[in-house]
Amino acid sequence: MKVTRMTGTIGAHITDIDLSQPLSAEVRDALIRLWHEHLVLVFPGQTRLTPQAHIDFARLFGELEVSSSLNSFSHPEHREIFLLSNEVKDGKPSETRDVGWQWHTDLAFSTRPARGSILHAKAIPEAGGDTMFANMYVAYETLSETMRGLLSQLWAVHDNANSDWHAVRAMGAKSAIVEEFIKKNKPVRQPMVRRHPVTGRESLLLSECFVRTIHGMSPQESKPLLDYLHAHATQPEFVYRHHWQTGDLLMWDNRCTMHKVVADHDDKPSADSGNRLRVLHRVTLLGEEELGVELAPQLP
Ligand SMILES: O=C(O)CCC(=O)C(=O)O
Ligand SMILES: [Fe+2]
Repeated sequence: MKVTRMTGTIGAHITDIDLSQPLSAEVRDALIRLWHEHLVLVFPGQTRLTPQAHIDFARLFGELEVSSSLNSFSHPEHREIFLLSNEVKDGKPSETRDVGWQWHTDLAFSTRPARGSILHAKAIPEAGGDTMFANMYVAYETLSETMRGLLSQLWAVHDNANSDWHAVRAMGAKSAIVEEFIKKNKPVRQPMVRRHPVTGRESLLLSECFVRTIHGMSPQESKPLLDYLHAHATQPEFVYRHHWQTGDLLMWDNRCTMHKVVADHDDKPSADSGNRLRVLHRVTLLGEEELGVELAPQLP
C-alpha cells in the first residue's frame, strides 16, 4: 500500500490496496495509525466494494450506527448505510440531498458524536459536489493561549432543529421523517474543546450547521466569537478538498475534523447541463464516549 499526503495539514491517499478483500490485523492496525495521523484517508477506485463489504470494512474500526427503521435515509437492504442522494423520486426532492452543506461534525447534535464516517461514492456529478475537511487540532493549536484557555471553559449548544433542510425549503414544510428526527434529538451542549481519546491531542469542536449559541450566552454575544472561530478553522491552510470519482472510499476521524459538502452541483446555475446525480453511501462509526449533555427544554 502506498501513502500520499494531500496537503501540509490534512488528508492522505492510500493506493495499492483492495478493500473488497479481507484485510489482515496488521494492515488494519496500519490503517488506524494512518487515520490518526492524517485524519482523512482516501482510497481511490474501490469500485468492487459491495455495500456488505463496505459495512464489513467499517466494522474493523468499531461499532456502527444502525438506523432504527428502514426509511428514506437508509439503504433498502442495509440499515447500517445512510443514503446520501439527490435523486428525485415520484417528483419529490430527496430529503438527504443537502445533508452536510454547512460545516459540521457528525452526530454532534447527540450526546455521542460519531468517531468517524466512511463514505463510498456510487454516482458523482459531472461537476461540483466536492467535500471539504478541516483539521480541528491545528485550528485549536494556532489560537492564542488566552483564547484556548477561554474556550476550554465554554460549551456550545448543538441543536439539530437549527439545520437547514433542503427538503423543507423545497416543499415549504417538514416531512414526517424530518419532524421525527428533530423531535428525537433534543438540544445538547458540547465542550468547545475536546481531547482525542487515542492521540490525546486537543481540538476545537464547532458546527456551523447546528450551533447558534454558546451555553449561557445570548445569540448576539455568541455570534461574533462563533463567526471568528469558523473563519479561523476553515482557512484554506487547514482544509483538504476532495474531488470525487465514482468508487472513491473516504474515511475521516470525526473527533478532530469538521466537514461540509460544496453544494454547487444540482440546481445552481453553473450546473445547468450534464449529469447532476450524486449518490454516496455512508457508514458511521459510533463515538466511544458520551461527550454532550442533553439540555432541559427551554421555557417558551
Ligand atoms: O455529501 C457529502 O459529501 C458529505 C455529507 C456529510 O456531511 C456526511 O456524509 O456526513
Ligand atoms: Fe457529515
